[in-house]
Amino acid sequence: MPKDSLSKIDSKINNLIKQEFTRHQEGFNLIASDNYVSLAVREAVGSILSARYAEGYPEKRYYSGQYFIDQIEKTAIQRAKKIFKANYANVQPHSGSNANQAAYFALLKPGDKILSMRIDQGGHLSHGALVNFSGQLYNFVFYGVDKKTERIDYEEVSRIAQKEKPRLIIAGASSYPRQIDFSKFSKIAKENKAYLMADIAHVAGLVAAKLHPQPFPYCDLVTMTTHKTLRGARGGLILSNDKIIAEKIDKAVFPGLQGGPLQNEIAGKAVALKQASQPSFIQYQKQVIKNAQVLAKILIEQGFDLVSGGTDNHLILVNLTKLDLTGKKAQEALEAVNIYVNRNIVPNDSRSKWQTSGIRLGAPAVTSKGLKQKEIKQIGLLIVKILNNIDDLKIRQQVKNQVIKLAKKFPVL
Ligand code: DSN
Repeated sequence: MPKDSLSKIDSKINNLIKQEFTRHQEGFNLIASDNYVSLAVREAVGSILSARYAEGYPEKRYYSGQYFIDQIEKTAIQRAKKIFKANYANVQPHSGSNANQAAYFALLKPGDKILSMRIDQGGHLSHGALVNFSGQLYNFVFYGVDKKTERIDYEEVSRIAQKEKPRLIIAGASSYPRQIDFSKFSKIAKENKAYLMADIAHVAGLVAAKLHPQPFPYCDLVTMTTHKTLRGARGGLILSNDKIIAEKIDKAVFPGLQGGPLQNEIAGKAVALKQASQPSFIQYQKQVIKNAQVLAKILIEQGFDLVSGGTDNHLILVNLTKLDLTGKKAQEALEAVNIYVNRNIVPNDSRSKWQTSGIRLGAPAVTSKGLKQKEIKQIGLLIVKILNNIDDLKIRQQVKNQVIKLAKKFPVL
């Protein structure tokens, strides 16, 4: 063991990491935005690359010694462009929120109007929440989902766009279980002379595998995170097919908003993008959708209400209103049996964002562990048992034992 290994230097952090690892081995992570990356991605992220500052872009850096760093960043860019069919890519944003910040900074002035999905109908914090920079710097107006179908009503989006005349329209969500039709959004944006941005953070992997409608050629720019369904290192990415927009984005990311890029994360993005171009990745994404749909089917068969009646992507939103159960209580009861989900507002929720009337479940991480329909069905039935017996501690103990036994068959590497 090297003298400066983690276990020698910092037993506290080392032990906490070990305990976190065991938690993953003994439970199931159904948080829709989480995922397990490959060992290859982890090696890249934990590599020597974190030693360097590399402000600027390939061949336009401020510090010397960037020959290999440049090649890594250029490889990540090339791979991103190829997979998502874009002419330009910026792989430097540290996160999805930073990518969105850069997009707004590049295209708009503070106070400009943006039309996006309301956060309590499926949208994201950085799409105009008042507690976020976005809601404080820009003038957001919102569309939601149709009351009955709980899907985006494109005619309603069009009506709002005509009335509000936003400069930017955002197509994208963080808790919407259905596909998004970028061609319809594009028509609305064109009619109203607005830029169209897709935030595909959640569905990037499905888009890469061509199992979700493609944002290009419909969008002016696309932002995403690389660590959700895409299974890459943590971070953001921005794409465009428009040279002028791309130049503005590059300036907005650096020097506009960020300093030195995280080159180790960029290498991890590059590795994941290589993996995303392989047939096994398409199989993985197909399994993610299958698993989400099996889970949805079990829950529906057991009498649960799902927002929009099901899913055609990687996530499910369960509406617990008729059980008179809060999302918070459901999340806590499931956590007690090592099944991890997040409480989530459902459309037209009467409860606060702390309590909520829903939970969000996602298939990406458990599919990375190797679970297929059979095991997902088992987990679905265990979830039902817990939710239907929310205060029964004896049932909790039984279910927890079953979860641990099953989870040990599907270890994380
Ligand atoms: N935190 C992510 C999610 O759960 O959807 C979004 O940033």
